Amino acid sequence: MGFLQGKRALIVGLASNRSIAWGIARAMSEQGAELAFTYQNEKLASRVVDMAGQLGSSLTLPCDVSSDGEIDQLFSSLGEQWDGLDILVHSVAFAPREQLVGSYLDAVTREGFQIAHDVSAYSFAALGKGARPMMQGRNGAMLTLSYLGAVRALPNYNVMGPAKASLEANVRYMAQSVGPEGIRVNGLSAGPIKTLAAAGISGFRGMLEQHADAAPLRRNVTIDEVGNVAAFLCSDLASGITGEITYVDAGFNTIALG
Ligand code: NAD
Ligand code: 0WE
Repeated sequence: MGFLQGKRALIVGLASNRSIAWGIARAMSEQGAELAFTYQNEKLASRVVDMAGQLGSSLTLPCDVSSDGEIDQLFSSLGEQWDGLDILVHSVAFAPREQLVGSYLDAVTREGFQIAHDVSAYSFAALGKGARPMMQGRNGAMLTLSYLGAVRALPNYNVMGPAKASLEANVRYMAQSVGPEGIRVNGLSAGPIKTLAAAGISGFRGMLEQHADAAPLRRNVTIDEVGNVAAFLCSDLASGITGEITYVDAGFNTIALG
C-alpha cells in the first residue's frame, strides 16, 4: 500500500509532460493518492485533461492564479466533488519574459516586479487561503516549488530571485499560521530542469551543464526525483516537518568553487 493511500491532492501548475508538476503527480499517484488538476487557460485544458486521465483522474478545473475570482470558483467547484482536501501542490511561477534578460537593475520595472511577486509568491498564499477550509481535521499539507535564486544572486534570474525569496518567507509564515490546525507548509527547492518555464531562457543549456559539472552527484535532477521528495513531504511520513525548504538539486547548493 502506498504512503499516500486515501489522500486527495490538488495539483496546480501542470503544463506539459516535462512539468515538475507532472513528476509530482506521477509520484503521488504511484503512492496511492487521488488527484485533481488545474489548468491556467483553455489553451492548456485539453493537454491537462489528457494527462490527468493517464493517472486515472477526471477532475480538472480552470484556474489563473492571478484572479481571486478564479481561485474562489476553483475551491467551490472542488468542494462539490470532494468533501475534503489533504494536499495542495503549487508549482507556478511567472515573470514577463523581458525581466529575465540582462542586468537586474536594467531589466526590473515596477510592473515586472509586481507581476512576478503576484503570480509566483502571493498565489501560494491565495491558494492556501482557499484550501484551508477543506483541510480541517485531516493533517493537510501544502507544498510549493522554489529555486536557489531565492537565496543567491545569479545571472538573468533577476526579479524571480526576490519573488522566490518572498515565496520562501511565505512558506514560513503560512506554516506558522496554519500549524495549530495540523496543516504543514513546506517548500522544495529544485535544481535546474528543462521544462517549458526554462525553454527559451538564453544560456539555459550551458547552465544545466555547469550545474551538473559542479554538483556533488555530477548530474542534474529529474522531475521524478523531485516528485518523490514532494510525495514524501506531503505524506504522514513527514509529519514533523513544516516551514522548511528542502533542496533537491544533486547537492549543488552545498558546495563552493565546485
Ligand atoms: P512549467 O512551465 O512546466 O510550469 C509552470 C506552470 O506555471 C505552468 O503550468 C503554467 O501554466 C503555470 N502558470 C504560470 N502563470 C500562471 C497563472 N497566472 N495562473 C496559473 N498558472 C500559471 O515549468 P516548471 O519548471 O515545471 O515550473 C514549476 C515550478 O517549479 C515553478 O515555480 C518554477 O519556478 C519551479 N522551479 C523550476 C525549476 C526549473 O529549472 N525548471 C527549478 C526550480 C524550481
Ligand atoms: O523559476 C524558474 C523559471 C520561472 C519563469 C520562467 C519563464 C519563462 C517564460 C518565470 N517566468 C517566465 N516567463 C516567461 O515568459 N526557474 C527556476 C527556471 C529558470 O529560469 C531561469 C533560470 C532558471 C534555473 C532564468 C534565468 C536564469 C536561470
